[in-house]
Amino acid sequence: LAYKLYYWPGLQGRGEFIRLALEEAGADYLDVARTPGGTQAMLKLLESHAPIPPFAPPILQDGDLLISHVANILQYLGPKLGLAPPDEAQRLTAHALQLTLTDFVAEIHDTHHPIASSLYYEDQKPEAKARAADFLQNRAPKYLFYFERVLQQNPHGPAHILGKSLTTVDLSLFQLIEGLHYAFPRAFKSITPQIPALTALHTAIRHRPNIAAYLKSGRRQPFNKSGIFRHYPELDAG
Ligand SMILES: N[C@@H](CCC(=O)N[C@@H](CS)C(=O)NCC(=O)O)C(=O)O
Repeated sequence: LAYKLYYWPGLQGRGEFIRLALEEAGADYLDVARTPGGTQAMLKLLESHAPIPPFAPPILQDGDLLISHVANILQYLGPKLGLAPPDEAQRLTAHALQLTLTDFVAEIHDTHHPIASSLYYEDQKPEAKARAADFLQNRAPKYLFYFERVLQQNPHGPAHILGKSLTTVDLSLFQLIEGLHYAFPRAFKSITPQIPALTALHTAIRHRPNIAAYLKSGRRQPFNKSGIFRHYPELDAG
């Protein structure tokens, strides 16, 4: 039976972290909100009474199971897709890394929505400029240098963030680098020489056969000004 992914149509958003894992594994899945009537089905799910409805997409349905939150979904999918470390201790570490990524993604979102998610970017531009400046100066380097250090410290080599083989965390790091490069091209250019292991990981994942095929396909939606990673030149480093 196919997995069902529920996520807002028209943007990569947080759904993309799930799509990349499913695509790498060649899993059978339906991107429900991109099918006719799919968005309605997703809204119905969010408004349902039982089982406990998720607060927000992305949501994964596997038979009777309904799972929300990117990190939670990937913790569930990882072992099923062959994208999780073999033992419990490492799986907990993978989940911790994914939750750190979740925090990073929230801060990336807040660069264009520092005051209110319910307002447009255009209604909070001065605050966004101040927030993005601090993000690029302090927060992005702090997160990126952390992931770089963890990669470099992997006793099995820096090809993967933990253990000997590919995990969902590696795939999420690919999306992170891809998105930051799109959103903040100037700032990212100056930080790239300082994150060689992350840069190599990004390139290696881009060339994995299933990922390369996915990126070329119509299933990969382009970055745009509705997603988490948005390119507003005025927010990029000067
Ligand atoms: N922690 C959640 C965040 C989920 C989330 O913020 N979803 C967004 C779309 S990317 C949403 O629809 N939020 C609705 C809201 O916050 O009101 C995750 O990692 O999946």
